[in-house]
Amino acid sequence: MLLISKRDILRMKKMSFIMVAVFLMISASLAVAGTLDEVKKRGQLVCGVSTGLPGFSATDEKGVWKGLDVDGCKIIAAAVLGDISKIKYVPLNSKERFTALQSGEIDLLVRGTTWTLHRDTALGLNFAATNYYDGQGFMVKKKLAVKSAKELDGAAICIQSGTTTELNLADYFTENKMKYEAVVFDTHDQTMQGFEAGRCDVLTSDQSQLYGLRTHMKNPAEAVMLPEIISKEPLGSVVRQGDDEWFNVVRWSFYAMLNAEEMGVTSKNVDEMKKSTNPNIRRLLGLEGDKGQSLNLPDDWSYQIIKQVGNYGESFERNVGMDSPLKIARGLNAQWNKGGIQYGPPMR
Ligand SMILES: N[C@@H](CCC(=O)N[C@@H](CS)C(=O)NCC(=O)O)C(=O)O
Repeated sequence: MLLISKRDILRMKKMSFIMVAVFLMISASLAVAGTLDEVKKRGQLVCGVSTGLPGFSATDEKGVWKGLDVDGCKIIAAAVLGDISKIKYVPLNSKERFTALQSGEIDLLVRGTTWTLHRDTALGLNFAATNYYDGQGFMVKKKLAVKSAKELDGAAICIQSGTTTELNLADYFTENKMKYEAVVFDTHDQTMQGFEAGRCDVLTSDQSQLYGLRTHMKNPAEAVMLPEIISKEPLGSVVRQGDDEWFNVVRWSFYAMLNAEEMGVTSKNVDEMKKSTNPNIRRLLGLEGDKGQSLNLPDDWSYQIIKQVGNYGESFERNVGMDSPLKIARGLNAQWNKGGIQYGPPMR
């Protein structure tokens, strides 16, 4: 018969106590080593972007990444590392993007990604900021003389897989009792080539992306946008769930850009603005109030964002607005007090 003495029981209790303590210590250290600490330690931000969408994230002739989404990466590098050059850009297509974030391959995803219930919950992701309010549109060849999406019954439609675009399209055609043939591609390059080569009559995607893609056509004047917008596409910066500290950094870096625009602080005048007596501007620039402390960032985090990247309006106009080939109007992306819905909560 197996006899267990009191001493054995005590020893076993002691062992299990040590095991629980070790487990708790490991979990605690994992929790502490969040993305913010990792990025600081690495001295580099790893940011997921598109494979090349003009105005949003694309490389120029020198191979330098540029665009509104690229600025979404840069503001984080400016806030955390004080240097927008400390970024590794990882180009991702629609299907790859979520796995890259979930697996920890990237710290942040800023790639025309729509905030939806499913992605925000079941995929284990959190949408920290909406840098562009968009909607799904249609681009058709001018020579087809189509004036409305309602005339598209029976059309062949080029579309990219792994996007919200697919379900919106199905919904819209069902609702309007029309049929279509989906011509599906994995990358935007293939989608665009399919459209140009006549594999389809129509290309559908987020409207901003259609504007960007059109600039890449051999003859952009051959394509026109239809007036219908068939969905809501709030596009933004995405992080993994369970890392509130990092979520806050990503969210408030964007709000700093928005508040800077609202207060008239730009990359050009930010040094002058440091002399301002306006308490809101002083708080925005980290000269008074909470500074960087509650975000675990240097006190000049928002100054660096504005100095190195600019405010939201500057970034918008430079990349997709009137100072860019896309010439997109501010529309929904104007400030809340200028007819839009971009609204930066108070920084205090
Ligand atoms: N906003 C939609 C669509 C995003 C999307 O991937 N659109 C295509 C447009 S063709 C794109 O950006 N492709 C760029 C790429 O694959 O790199 C979503 O989040 O699902």
